[in-house]
This record gives sequence, structure tokens and C-alpha cells, in this order.
Amino acid sequence: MRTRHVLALVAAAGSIAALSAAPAQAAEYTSALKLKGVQYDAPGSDSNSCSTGNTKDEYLTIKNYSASATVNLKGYVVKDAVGNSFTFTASHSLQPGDYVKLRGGKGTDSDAKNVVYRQNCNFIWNNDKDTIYLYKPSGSRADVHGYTKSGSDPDRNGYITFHS
Ligand SMILES: [Ca+2]
Ligand SMILES: [Ca+2]
Repeated sequence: MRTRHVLALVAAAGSIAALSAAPAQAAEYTSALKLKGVQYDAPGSDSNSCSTGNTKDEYLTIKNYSASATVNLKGYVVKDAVGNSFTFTASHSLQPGDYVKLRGGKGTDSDAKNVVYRQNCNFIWNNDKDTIYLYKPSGSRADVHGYTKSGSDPDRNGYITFHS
């Protein structure tokens, strides 16, 4: 009996830990647009030079998971853990299943090429850990995912998938 009680307590503690970790790690919202994944650590040595750096290789992929609704990115906002933010200011339609890569650096946005540039050569997603927030134009949260390089990226290639 004593052994069974101990096991029950361990199981309960595990459940509490899982519940308390859930909001930061994998909160799910009824949003068409979600964070598909992030290349938070751009390949190579980080350099924020606009001409020769690799900020363009750091990107966040946002995908429309709705089966029927087309969503305009205009007014959507992404933020990191300390409040750095980017607002999609131009119309960019995402059809069901469509996606966009929000890249660092400066470049020409293209709906056909599924890319929007932050027009900023500084990196935004920390290489060790960060939290990525996606907000709807209304200000309500569409999605959020925290990550750590040690805990969220087993193959250490700098890319993490949040939603398949
Ligand atoms: Ca980074
Ligand atoms: Ca990975």
C-alpha cells in the first residue's frame, strides 16, 4: 500500500508540472494562423550587416491552418519575449494551407514567393531561448510558443517545428 501511495503522488506531481508548463510551451488558440516553425538560429556565424550578414536566414513561418478561410496578414503582429515586435503593414493574403516566411534583413516582399522581410538587419529570435507571440489585428493572441535550444531543438540545427 505504501508503494502505491508514493507512485500516486509522483503521478500527481507530474500532472501538475505538465499543466503549469503547458501555457508557455504549446498554448492552442482557435486561430487560423499559427506559428508553423522558426529558424531561430540562422546557419553560420551571426552578422547583422545588411550587405554581408545572415539575418535573412533567420525566419519565422506563419501558416494558415484553416480549411476554408483566407486571412489577410495586414495588422498581425509578432513579438519576442522582451517586446521587440514586427507589424505586417501591407496586405498579404494567406489562402487555406498557405504560409509566409517572415525573414530578417531587407528585401522585397512577395506573395508569390511567400516572403515578407522585417526590413531590419538585427536578429530578433534569440539563439538560446525566446518566446514568440502572434497577435491578431484586434490585439487578441493568435498563438504563442516558447523554446530553448537545449530543450526544443534535439538535432540542434537551429530550426524548431511548432505545428506540422
Ligand atoms: Ca537568432
Ligand atoms: Ca531542429
